[in-house]
Amino acid sequence: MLADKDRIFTNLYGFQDWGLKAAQQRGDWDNTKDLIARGNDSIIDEMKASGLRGRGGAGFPTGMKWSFMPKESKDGRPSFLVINADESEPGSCKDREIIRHDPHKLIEGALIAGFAMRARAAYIYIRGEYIREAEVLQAAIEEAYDAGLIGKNASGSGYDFDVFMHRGAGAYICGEETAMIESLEGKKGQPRLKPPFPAGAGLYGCPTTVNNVESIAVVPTILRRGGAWFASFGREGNAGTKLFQISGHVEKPCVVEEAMSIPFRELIEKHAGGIRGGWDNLLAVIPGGSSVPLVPAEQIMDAPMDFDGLKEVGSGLGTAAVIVMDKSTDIVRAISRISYFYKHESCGQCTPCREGTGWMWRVMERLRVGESSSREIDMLYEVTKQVEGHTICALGDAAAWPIQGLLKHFRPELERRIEERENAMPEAAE
Ligand code: L3W
Ligand code: SF4
Repeated sequence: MLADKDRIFTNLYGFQDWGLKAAQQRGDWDNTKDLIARGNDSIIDEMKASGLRGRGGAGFPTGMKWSFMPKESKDGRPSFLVINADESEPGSCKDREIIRHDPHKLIEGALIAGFAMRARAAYIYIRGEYIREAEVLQAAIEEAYDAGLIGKNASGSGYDFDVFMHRGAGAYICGEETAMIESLEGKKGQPRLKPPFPAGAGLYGCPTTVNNVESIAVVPTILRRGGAWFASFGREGNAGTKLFQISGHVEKPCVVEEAMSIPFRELIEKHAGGIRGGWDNLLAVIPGGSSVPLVPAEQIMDAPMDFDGLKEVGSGLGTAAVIVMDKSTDIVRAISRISYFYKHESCGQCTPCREGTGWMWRVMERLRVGESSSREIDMLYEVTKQVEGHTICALGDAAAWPIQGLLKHFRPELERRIEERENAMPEAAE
């Protein structure tokens, strides 16, 4: 179990004040000027050495992403950092806790990351429903300006850096980085085709890096304690500490910082008080937010909770939103509800996603009550394959994968429902 001295988020539960004075007592904004004085490339090298991979779901190496940003401005164009606080993935609630209780870690991280990638300003795009969090964040930004920590000659470093907060309006798709950029520009939040990646042409056509809140908030601590310290947790390719969000049928749902690669059973036993009704009552787990496939109980028990460990069991770490389902769960209904979510949130730009998400949800609803046939199960699988990989953004994949997981692991349950309905209503089978 991660020792208290190794926790980055020391005020995760809000036992102390979020304000500047208390944050400084916890070590935030301590000689930030000296961290910046190390220089852009040295900071990026330290981030590469830490092994930090993006905490928003895709796991792209953070230091490498920053190194894609141009070293010289072309035609006087500024560069920007965009921080993704549009936390909307079902099951995810970690960025909310950071903003509520430790906003200064995020703002200090924004300054250091922004400096490293030579950005002129950071835009923090916060989910519209996070009303209280937006209030806290705005107040913390103002505190930082008033104390001279950001703005002109930020923290006395000689570097000018602004931080702006922007509130979203309730669309999940605005969490996709290019839709977020469109939305920031005042347009309808619809994903752009990539390439070009934002590092080449992002906000207002300028070089931009989009990073998740957690990825940025851990930066000051990594620099103070060293990349090697961060890399000492987890395992190769899966380094660091991570916020896990445990919900569903556990005794004590929680958000907790743990070392990456902790086995699933240990994570749940130590922090969530075990499975409701005991381990024999576990049915399945969605380990990384609704966009990744479910894993049946017997396959997840010993799985290391990291990118590679969960890939090996056919799923993914995603945002590390661990949704636990016990045997009282109607698993078909649960996945059907997730399908509805993606149908509702599709931006409608590409046909396989716009049409496919609705089609998949309607079939899922019929399968839920057994009003279907075995042939239709195969057809549903074929449709998921037509959607997966054939859309502009990852929402299409995210809609297909949970259904593929259900078909792979719970097909007998779907067939049982069809058979049961046929037996009860023989005329329906004809
Ligand atoms: C320059 C290249 N940049 C890649 C950058 C790219 C992006 C990052 C990762 O989706 C996933 C999604 C959700 N030159 C580059 C390059 N990049 N190649 O690297 O890119 P990508 O496309 O792999 O991922 P993404 O589009 O950022 C994120 C999944 O996360 N997810 C849910 C997330 C939900 C939230 C939330 O609620 N806040 O984050 C969970 O699994 O499905 O697959 O920056 O530009 N050659
Ligand atoms: Fe929009 Fe779906 Fe296409 Fe993404 S995959 S761009 S959400 S229609």
